[in-house]
Amino acid sequence: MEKFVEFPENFLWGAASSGPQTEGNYGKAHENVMDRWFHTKPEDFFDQVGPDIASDFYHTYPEDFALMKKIGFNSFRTSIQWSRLIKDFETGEVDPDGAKFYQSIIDEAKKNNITLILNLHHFDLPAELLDEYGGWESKHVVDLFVKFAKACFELYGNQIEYWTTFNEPMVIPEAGYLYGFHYPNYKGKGKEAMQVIYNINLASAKVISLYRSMNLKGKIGIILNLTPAYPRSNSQEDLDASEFTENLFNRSFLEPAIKGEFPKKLVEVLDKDGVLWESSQAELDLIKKSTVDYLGVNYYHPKRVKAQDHPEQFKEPWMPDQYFEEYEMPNCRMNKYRGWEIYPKAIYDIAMDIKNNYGNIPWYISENGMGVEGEQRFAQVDGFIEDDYRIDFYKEHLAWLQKAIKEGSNCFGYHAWTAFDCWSWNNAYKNRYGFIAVDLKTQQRKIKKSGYWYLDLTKNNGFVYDLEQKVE
Ligand code: IFM
Repeated sequence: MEKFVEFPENFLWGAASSGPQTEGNYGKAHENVMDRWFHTKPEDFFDQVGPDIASDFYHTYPEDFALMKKIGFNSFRTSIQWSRLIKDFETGEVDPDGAKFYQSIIDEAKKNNITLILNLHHFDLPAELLDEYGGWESKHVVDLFVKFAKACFELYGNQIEYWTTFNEPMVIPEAGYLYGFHYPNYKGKGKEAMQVIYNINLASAKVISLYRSMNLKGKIGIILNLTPAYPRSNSQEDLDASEFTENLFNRSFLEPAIKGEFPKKLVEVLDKDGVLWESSQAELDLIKKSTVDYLGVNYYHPKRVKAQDHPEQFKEPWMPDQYFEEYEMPNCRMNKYRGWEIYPKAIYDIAMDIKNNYGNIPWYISENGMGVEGEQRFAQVDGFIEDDYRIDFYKEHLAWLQKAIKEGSNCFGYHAWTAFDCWSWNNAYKNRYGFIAVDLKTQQRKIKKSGYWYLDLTKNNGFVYDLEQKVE
């Protein structure tokens, strides 16, 4: 039987994006690490498309906000690029043009009655700080990040209700240090990756502490990509592997952000193996007391985990993979364009975990979405893209989310990834994610079928669906 899947009043509806993936590099005095990667190795990028123009948001933001309004958004997330706002990283001196641009974004959002969530770091470390200090391996960079945050709060602190310190911080050690799929493309740097995890947690806590000391009226949180680790079987070996994976990939940020402490079992293993991060008691005390007001969860896919068959291969240099191995579960649903499993029920599992184990802290889905390659295949003669697969994807995830809300999980919003097609790092524009199509040659925008569906969803604050007919 079909039912109306209804959401709470004042629910945040909208989508997320980021500065480096949308703006284009106009007027930016510094490169971030993604700019650097493209400028030195363009062949690593799909069709050799880089971030220099991206979706031209630097110029198109008035039109983009109007379109977002048109498809029912009451909120939108983007990020302030450190490499645009700051002229001198050591002193925190602001670049006036950068400051003006972000003020225009804030004004435009306000004009359209769209609540802006502003994030401070979306994989976009200034490249000079990698060259000079080793990037997030350095605690000096942590302190420079606090100076950048201070400039943001001084400029815009009274105008913004929702701040976030980092987006998907785990991707930085994972992609940059362990497996090499983001710049600086290191592989096998397990020990360094553990220090990066710690330093980013410290940076987040220091920024939260600064924010509180400034007595601003908004809230501050962090955005984590949570990938629940489901074990292959109930054997002790598989259960241990999934527990380790959970602790490393999810809880090494979740626990400090919400409880102010690192997962004890993870710390014990890292200590035993001689790869525990360098920390001081004063830093740990600061992390303990500087926890978030709210949490953003980016959910795309789960991890399927089993015991590692060849731990000896990951001992020298030390890699966490000696404790687990990921595998593709037979017969699972896959988004083959991205290589990610589609498993909507995980959104419910995450929601209940937050409710039961993290004090039911206020949280929202800060990203969820489906990227598809060659989306032009689904265009009608007038260019209208009929992306029904995206609508189905959203409906199913939203239905699981709503079930969790009905069962008491304290979720206050849902942001899709993304509003208008944007640049996705080295995948560039291969997979399109937006409600609004972007023609890269003309930069023209056109709302897709999913955009009109989103408008209906937001108008009705729900949709008709029968989750029980879906068997996971
Ligand atoms: O494009 C990314 C975004 O920067 C972080 N979350 C996942 C998205 C899709 O791959």
